[in-house]
Amino acid sequence: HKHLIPPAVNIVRYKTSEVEKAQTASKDKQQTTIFDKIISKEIPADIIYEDDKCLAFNDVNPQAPVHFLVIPKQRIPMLDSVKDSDKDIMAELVLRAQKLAKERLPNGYRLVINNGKQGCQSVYHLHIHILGGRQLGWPPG
Ligand code: TR5
Repeated sequence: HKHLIPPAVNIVRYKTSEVEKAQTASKDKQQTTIFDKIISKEIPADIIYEDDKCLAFNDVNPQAPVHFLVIPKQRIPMLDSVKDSDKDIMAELVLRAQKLAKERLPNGYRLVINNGKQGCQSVYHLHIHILGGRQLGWPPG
């Protein structure tokens, strides 16, 4: 009877669990994260771009037809941790996101960085979300 559950129920349940994940996740608990294992190829991911400084891969729980993440290979836990000395890598990440998004999403897209609990961050390895492929709403939830 699985197919009889209306899709909206699943969406609501998913959103709740993402918020729950963010509530229990913390910078201190996550010395290394799942993203370190994706970088080291211990765990497979759908990688769409890689160089010596950054990695981009499709989000395993896409919130839009196109939803991928761009992350630095060096471990920066969150936007709050970014220092003046990280200027180059931050510029790299944003420009990489732009290049990958422009190719895939000529009609527009959105970059998101969730920071901390109320920002709904669940993985404490800095990442830029790139979302698009449908009309996005505003404000976000
Ligand atoms: O909530 P924040 O901003 O911290 O975003 C974390 C994102 O990582 C979410 O959108 C998750 O869906 C995504 N995520 C989590 C895992 C994962 C992933 N994307 C790709 N591959 C993943 N693997 C293999 N494992 C995860 N736990």
